[in-house]
Amino acid sequence: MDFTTKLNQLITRVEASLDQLVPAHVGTEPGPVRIHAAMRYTLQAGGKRLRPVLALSAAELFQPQASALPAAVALECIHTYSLVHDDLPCMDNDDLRRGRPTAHKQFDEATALLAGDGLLTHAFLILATHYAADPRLVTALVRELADAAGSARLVGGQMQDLLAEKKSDATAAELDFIHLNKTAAMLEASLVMGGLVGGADEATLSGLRTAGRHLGLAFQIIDDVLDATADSATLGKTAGKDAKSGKTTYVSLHGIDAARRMAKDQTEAALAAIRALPGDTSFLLQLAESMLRRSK
Ligand code: GRG
Repeated sequence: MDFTTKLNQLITRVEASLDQLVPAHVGTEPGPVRIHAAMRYTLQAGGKRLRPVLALSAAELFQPQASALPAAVALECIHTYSLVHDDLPCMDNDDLRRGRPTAHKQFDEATALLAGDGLLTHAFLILATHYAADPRLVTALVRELADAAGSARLVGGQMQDLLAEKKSDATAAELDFIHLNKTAAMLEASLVMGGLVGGADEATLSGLRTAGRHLGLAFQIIDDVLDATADSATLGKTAGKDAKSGKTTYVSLHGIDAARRMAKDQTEAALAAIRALPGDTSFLLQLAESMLRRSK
């Protein structure tokens, strides 16, 4: 099966599981109809489903029949919650997400806040429910996801990002901290949770984590390079900050040539970490390449 066919198959399975595992209220059934509509609204708006597909393909390296779908859905719930909250007026104040009005525009701010809370909490309910037959696996999955999404990583990365926007001199170490935690943490967790469901050993889990970390950094640096290239004709940069967003980026801090080199190094490190994994890594390699060799 070619890469695109397999990718589309996995995305279809993820979408079906999202629909099954996230609550909905239909018809005249009494209950919290609005919150579930708001939770599903951004969740079902599309998106690349990168984190769920990473989890499924990591699990398949070890056990072709491993059921990583609930873990994949839990990851997408957390990712979507972070997008819904990131779009709120108190954070990025965005009007559009995944091609639709953001959740707070479509509903209202309080509903969007609660929809994010609902998605965050539901992720852990899914793990505790669907892997209940294996309590050690539940513990490992919950620990992994809570760590990636918590105050030391995703939430901490977001906090430092908000603080960095307010000052003019974010350092290279601060920028790395932000992206290792805001972007890479959930990619690491996706691969590691797939590995946990597949029964990977400690050394392999560590290899999956390394791959996720490089993938996350490469993803972010490439984003900055593409943004700067798109903007360069009209905008340029000012004193370490991106002229359009006012944010410190890899390009504004290191310059375009060094940023391109860093993106290439991180990409190669991610691919090398994937090649070193056991099993048939061809799909995962192509997935990483498709993430990193994008032009917009
Ligand atoms: C509010 C706790 C909290 C965190 C917000 C996700 C996030 C952190 C901010 C969004 C802004 C951003 C560019 C973050 C970097 C992570 C990232 C690349 C998010 C977008 O992920 P994609 O491209 O989105 O996989 P889709 O919609 O395809 O799932």
